[in-house]
Amino acid sequence: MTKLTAVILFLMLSISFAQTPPKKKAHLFRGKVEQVNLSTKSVTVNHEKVEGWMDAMTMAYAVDKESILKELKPGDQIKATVYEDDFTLYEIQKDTPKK
Ligand SMILES: [Cu+2]
Repeated sequence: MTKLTAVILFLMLSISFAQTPPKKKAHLFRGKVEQVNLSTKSVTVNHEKVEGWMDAMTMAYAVDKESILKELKPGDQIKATVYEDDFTLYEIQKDTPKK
């Protein structure tokens, strides 16, 4: 191995190690509130498929702000932002039901 080859190899290795893992992907989340769980500060939502992450299902999610729990009730249509592998709903907003 020439010195130059070694240097190039070293540079290539450093570049591949320097790459930071990709940031968690944000997804649009839509669904219908099934239950508001004040004791666990979570909300059970029958949600639509989250493209690229999760199929449609009913499950409980944590919320970014506890105060939103008082504004939600079963039957509410909501949209929010979710980040991959983080079961928390961010910036929940009331949504209009799909026609
Ligand atoms: Cu889910």
